[in-house]
Amino acid sequence: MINRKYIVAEIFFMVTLLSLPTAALSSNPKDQHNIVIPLNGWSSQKVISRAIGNILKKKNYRVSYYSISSKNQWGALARGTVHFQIEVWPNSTDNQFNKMLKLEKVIAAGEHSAMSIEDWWYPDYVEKLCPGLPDWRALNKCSKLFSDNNTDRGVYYSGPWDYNDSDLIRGLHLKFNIKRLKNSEQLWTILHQAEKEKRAIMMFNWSPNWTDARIPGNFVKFPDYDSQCESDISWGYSKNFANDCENPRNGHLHKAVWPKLKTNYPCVMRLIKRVNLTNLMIAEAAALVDVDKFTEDKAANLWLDKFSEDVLLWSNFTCKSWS
Ligand code: TMO
Repeated sequence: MINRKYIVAEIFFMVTLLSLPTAALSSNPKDQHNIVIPLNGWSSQKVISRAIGNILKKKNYRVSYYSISSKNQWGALARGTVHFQIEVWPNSTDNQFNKMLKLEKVIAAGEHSAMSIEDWWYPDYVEKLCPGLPDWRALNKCSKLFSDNNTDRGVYYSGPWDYNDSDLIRGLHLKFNIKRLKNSEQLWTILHQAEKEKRAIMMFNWSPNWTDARIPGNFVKFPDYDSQCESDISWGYSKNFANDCENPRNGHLHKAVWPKLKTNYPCVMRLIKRVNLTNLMIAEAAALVDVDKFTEDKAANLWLDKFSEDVLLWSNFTCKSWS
């Protein structure tokens, strides 16, 4: 015969088990999930992502970070492995971004005031070594100056981002090879070395970035951008290659979110929509790490202090699940 006390204990135990998740749920629903924020391979994105993460932590969300390249992040955003991308750059990701938007695999959450340029770049002193710059036609006249092995083929340093530079090089018959570095830190190392010796250097760079305020320089002026340049190989200087023009200039930076963010985390969605980054905010975020050498986390807090008025405007609103 089964002991009655045993049954009572058993039922009590089961009820406790069953009620556990409910208890956790009602004490703080946000504890059920992390907000996961992707970290890409350059400093401003990492610092600002951590700053937004800190705002959310103050609102009692659990926040974690996930290192993933801007190229690989789209599937993760579609699945909700990561929840939003605060710094979508028009050129590096625009094609994927637009495709994902059309398929409704990610949702746009508005654009920033900040406007971007991403292209071939050099510090100012290079113009003295290679007169004719920033016009791209000067490049071949001085390609030897940019060589790292005394040939007449110059080196163009870039990072892990694809801007169709091999098409550009072939289309415009540039005597340059691409050297791809692993991340932005390696680009800055090469830049500092060249700058110290006032040696010619040609590299990928972008604006807004820390260089805006710290190392005067210029972007090479390639043939004007035209959307046809990307799609029509016969358009432009080369009849055989697409992408024989500059990257689009002065595009706005965007925000992208996981399609379910709006229903699952409506207050987070509202916050992301309200965040509006300026060129200065992005340049400063980069400078705090790349120039001032703060850790990303420390930089995120300094950045929040520096732009506290804007941060307050973005985050100070009433929302049902803010606690
Ligand atoms: C996307 N990036 C800032 C590296 O040009």
